[in-house]
Amino acid sequence: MRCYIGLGSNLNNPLQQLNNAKEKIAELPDTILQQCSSIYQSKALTLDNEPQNDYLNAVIEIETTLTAELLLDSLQQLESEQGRIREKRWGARTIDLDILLYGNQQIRTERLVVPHNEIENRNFVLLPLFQISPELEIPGKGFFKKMLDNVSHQALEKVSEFNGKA
Ligand code: A4P
Ligand code: MG
Repeated sequence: MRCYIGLGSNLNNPLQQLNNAKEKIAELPDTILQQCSSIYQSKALTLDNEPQNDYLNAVIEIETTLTAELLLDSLQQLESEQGRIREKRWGARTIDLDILLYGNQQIRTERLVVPHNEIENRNFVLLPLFQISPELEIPGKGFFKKMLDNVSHQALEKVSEFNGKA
């Protein structure tokens, strides 16, 4: 299954957090890392007015035979290995690993909503996704191009590439 994972960090050396998570995802069983976007910086989207550091975000593409649930388990395990502490929803974090797309499946269970609920509202997700897979279709969400236009006012700056090869 072709899958896209969104990576985000705004604590404890975000660049290193993203690189480390990418390496760990590449080592997951039954999984091959296919592509990596560039790394982008943006202001934190928050649910309150508490200041937060800027985020670094990126998207990677993998090919995996793990089920969506098993992939989520593995990603949550990596999040805790990288010291993720859940304090509040949309709070600052060392690493956040979201399943953006799982093939062209639409999944809605207690633990998992795919495509990710916020995908169409976030330039820091759509732009890196577009960078690596411009032809992609997002099931149930309409046209990629239109979605991008709707969020293109959200400031996003390319700051780096991942270390090593995709
Ligand atoms: N969950 C459901 N669907 C998924 C999915 N597709 N992928 C469940 C991963 N997890 C999924 O997530 C809460 C629960 O969502 C999980 O237990 C899982 O079963 P969480 O990571 O514990 O909490 P969270 O991340 O704070 O909540 P949420 O709603 O997932 O937030 P988001 O959407 O991850 O947004 N600003 C910038 N600039 N960049 C960012 O990356 N990220 C967030 C968090 C807020 N502001 C940001 C950024
Ligand atoms: Mg999350």
